[in-house]
Amino acid sequence: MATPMEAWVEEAARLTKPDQVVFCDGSEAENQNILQTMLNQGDSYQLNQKTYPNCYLHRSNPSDVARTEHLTFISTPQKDDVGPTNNWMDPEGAKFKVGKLLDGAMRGRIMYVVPYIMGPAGSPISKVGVEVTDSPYVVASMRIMSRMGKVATDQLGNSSDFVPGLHSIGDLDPLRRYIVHFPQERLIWSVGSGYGGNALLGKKCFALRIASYMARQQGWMAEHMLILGLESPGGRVTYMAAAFPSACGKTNLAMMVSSLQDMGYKVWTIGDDISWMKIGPDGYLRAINPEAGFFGVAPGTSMKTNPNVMAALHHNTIFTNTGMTPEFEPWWEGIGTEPPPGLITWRGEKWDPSKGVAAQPNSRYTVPAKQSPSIDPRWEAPEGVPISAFIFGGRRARLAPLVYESFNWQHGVFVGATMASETTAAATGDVGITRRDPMAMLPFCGYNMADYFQHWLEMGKKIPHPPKIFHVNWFRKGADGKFLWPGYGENVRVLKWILERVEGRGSAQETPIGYVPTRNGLTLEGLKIAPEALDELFRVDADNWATDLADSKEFFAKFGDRLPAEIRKEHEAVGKRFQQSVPA
Ligand code: OXD
Ligand code: MN
Repeated sequence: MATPMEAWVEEAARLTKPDQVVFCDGSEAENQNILQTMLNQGDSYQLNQKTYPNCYLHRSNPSDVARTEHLTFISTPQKDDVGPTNNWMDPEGAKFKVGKLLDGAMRGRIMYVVPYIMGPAGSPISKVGVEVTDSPYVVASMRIMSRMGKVATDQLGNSSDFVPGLHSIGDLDPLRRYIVHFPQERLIWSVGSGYGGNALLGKKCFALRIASYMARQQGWMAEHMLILGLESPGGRVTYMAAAFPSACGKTNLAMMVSSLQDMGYKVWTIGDDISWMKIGPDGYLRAINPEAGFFGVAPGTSMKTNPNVMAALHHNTIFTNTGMTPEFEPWWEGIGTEPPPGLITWRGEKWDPSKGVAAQPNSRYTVPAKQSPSIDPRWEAPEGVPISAFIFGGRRARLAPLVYESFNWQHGVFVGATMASETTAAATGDVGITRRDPMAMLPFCGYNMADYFQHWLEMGKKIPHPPKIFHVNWFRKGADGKFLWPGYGENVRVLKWILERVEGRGSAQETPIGYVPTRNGLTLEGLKIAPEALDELFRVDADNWATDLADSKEFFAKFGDRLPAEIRKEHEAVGKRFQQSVPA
């Protein structure tokens, strides 16, 4: 008798009509075959095997280089269940419309069946997915990003407890591109894109959108968070999970080389993008990284910004849409070397500086996480690591101080719910457009965000030892438009203060928005920073906060009565605290 997985694969094959169905076992021999198929398709290159052994460059269709939020849908019977921040389709309509695009989409192609585990094999927090796809690039990437093949089939056995994902690149026409999630069925359909976030269905589609829905039902958390461990003198490691909107340096923070290494502070990496967390028997929130690789943005990555990932990506890495040197090495803007003569662009053309960049701005590396020198020895611990602090952040040129601590869990949830990032005009330092992005989950929450806030509030009541909640802002600017904080490895000074607060030490002063470090609260030894810059970094400006409160009020109004009363209360409370703190 067919297993539930085989039965579903048969159903998918009946719809998409491939010439051949190949079940992947995850072996090295199979991988070499897949890579060869990728090369034969003409859109991929083997890189310099001396300097980049087992590395490849893939070029995607120029119309298909990023996640497409406007083509991403959550499909539930009631529109209100997805809320005002998600695109909605009714399940029957979605099945009909997208089903027509999938009908026969794999004719003349191979359907690869990719069983995979999100999370370490055998972990009680891990979950199995099965993706069928007609893209060998997706198979090769899933092999890096998840535990794929026999290990997953073995874990699944005859069980029907897996998340099926049907993916076809279709004809790559953006007009026929849909990424649809059916959270009630735990099903994903994606057609018309070969790009990572749209096509590697284990990542954003399963590990965030479907998993966030499951997590609410089952009392756990699936978050868009990096996980890092901060080692302190004596060797103890304290774990923190942090959420930032895309393009705020999550990967760099997770893999940071600490500037306080000589003092005994070192950062270890568990994950750079997603965190699944369950309450452990010890009463702590236990986190795993469901992924096995890093799918990071290449431009701007260098020995200065992320030496750990630079060390990792010289072998077994797939690059997507970067430039390529005549020596068949990858190259991108901000890599730290001059563009070499003969550079080839991500489109495969000779580079001409007058025609723009060589690497697509969203070009990526896909690299096994275990290759990072910073990988934590416990990164695959089946029970997960205990989380002591949550850190929220965003780009705020004028508003948020370098770091502050919320008063309690409920206030911390409010801090996460009001998260936002600004686009700034770099030259002038003018404040740009503010995009509200609660908990960095706006594009990734698989249900109504008002219910998501409620879920956060309820989790706080259930966790015996809840993490303390902080907010950071590496991006505050001075009047001259320049960043006030050096960032990168110096961010460990902020993590050190967070650790001290978790341990009940660390000096802070109360402000209307939370606890901010006192002047001597932050370790500044060895750092050249002007006292005025520090004042500005920690300034809490009542007018700026009044403007931001008005903006978040407007955002929350979208949710109507569904918004938890606690959020409204916390919003009012900040305003009141400002009124009380202003001298008469
Ligand atoms: C990502 C994103 O690619 O958040 O991780 O956009
Ligand atoms: Mn992300």
